[in-house]
Amino acid sequence: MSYYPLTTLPDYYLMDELLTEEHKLIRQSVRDWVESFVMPKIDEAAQNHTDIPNLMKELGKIGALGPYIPEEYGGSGLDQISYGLIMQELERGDSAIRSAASVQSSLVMFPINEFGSEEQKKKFLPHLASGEMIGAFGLTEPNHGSDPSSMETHFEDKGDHYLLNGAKMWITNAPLCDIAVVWGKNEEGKIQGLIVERAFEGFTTPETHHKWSLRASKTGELVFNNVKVPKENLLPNVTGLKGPLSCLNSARYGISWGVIGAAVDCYCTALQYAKERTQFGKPIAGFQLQQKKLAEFLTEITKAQLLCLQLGRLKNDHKATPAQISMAKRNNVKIAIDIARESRQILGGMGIMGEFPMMRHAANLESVITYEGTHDVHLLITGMDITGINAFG
Ligand code: TGC
Ligand code: FAD
Repeated sequence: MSYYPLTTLPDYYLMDELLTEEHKLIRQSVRDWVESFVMPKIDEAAQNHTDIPNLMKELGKIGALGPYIPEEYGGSGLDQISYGLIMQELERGDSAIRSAASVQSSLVMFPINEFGSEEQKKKFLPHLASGEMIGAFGLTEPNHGSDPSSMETHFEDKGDHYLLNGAKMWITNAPLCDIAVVWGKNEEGKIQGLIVERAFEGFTTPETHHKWSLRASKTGELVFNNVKVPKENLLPNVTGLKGPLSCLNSARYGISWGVIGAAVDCYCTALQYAKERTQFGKPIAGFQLQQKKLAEFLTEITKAQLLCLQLGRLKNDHKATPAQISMAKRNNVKIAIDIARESRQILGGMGIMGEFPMMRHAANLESVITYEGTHDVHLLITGMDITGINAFG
């Protein structure tokens, strides 16, 4: 059996009728790019734990970096549903590809666009949009993951510059980055964002090796040892945890769409395999146990699609709440990881092989269910929204 081509998308509830022609064109162009640029290389990259060469510049060429950033800064000025559809198609290829695009778009370009000075926007955004410059986002630290407000990274005002010390851990694209948006505490203990550039002395980015997940993506640390950051690199327009958390709202929204792509890739592959593979004299798709799995996959994919589309509409109207985004991130990642694991079983022994995508997606989704707020943290956000009682501390 050949690898399932990305030609179709299950659309059981005719959701395409709710999309514009522009949405469908954008989705198709990203799908075509994933088919031609990502699919021939992704298994080897993941098996060898290497990134795909020129990935960011290619993502820039197809407009996947900062799609909703205004055109005057190099973005495409698209709506939130377009952003979601792009993420969905990228993650159909691999979560590492969507991760690269979502960090650059939501965690680096978004804060510079929302909280940056005009000079910062002009200096960084066009290069980030084209992929000539790679960005990273530093919030998590070795001792502070789910609880970023306790971060230790800090900076002092030294008159003509800030002096930055501390370390960030688990940072996507750290070893490759040209700049990093780093969240640290000022002398009053308030969280602010700094743009740290690769050339700054005392800034290093050691790679994290031996991952079993997101193997086609580089992860590393951001280490700041008396780094002198020019004052013009402070993001001037936000103070407090709401700065980084606003970026996470955008990235978590993109993940909610993205993981549908991974689930769809697994579902489509399993469906095709089940129709072609014969045991006991008939296709395994003819057995009730396998039909139950396939029917449940499609049900969950359809529910996830509907959740995302309405969330996208709310986001377009600036009505989406952080708790609504948490619900979608939590639900959709969980259904995707369940579909990846269960669909692998439909392929029997073949399901463990690299020519099929399930093991790769399942392993990737182990990171996705943890980053951008763990599955448990998002449940507690929903719980707090419902009850008004904070169960974190
Ligand atoms: P809390 O006291 O609730 O809030 C502090 C301030 O922040 C405001 N706020 C938000 N603002 C915007 N968006 C949100 N989602 C917000 N949530 C809270 C809040 O209103 C308050 O504002 P103010 O003005 O009153 O000061 O904060 P807390 O310390 O109790 O923490 C809340 C909690 C646990 C929900 C939050 O810290 C959290 O989400 N933790 C999870 C951490 C996380 O998601 N880290 C992600 C790191 S980045 C990453 O994983 C990238 S992976 C990239 C990839 O490869 O794709
Ligand atoms: P912890 O916070 O130590 O949590 C451990 C466990 O305890 C989890 O199950 C959690 O749900 C649970 N827990 C914690 N608090 C509570 C509570 N109050 N109640 C109940 N249970 C609780 N971060 C960045 O800043 N930038 C990046 O680019 C980035 N990329 C990443 C890439 C990868 C591949 C990975 C794996 C992570 C990345 N992260 C990044 C970090 C990610 O956001 C954190 O791993 C995540 O927020 C969880 O933090 P932690 O790993 O320290 O786990």
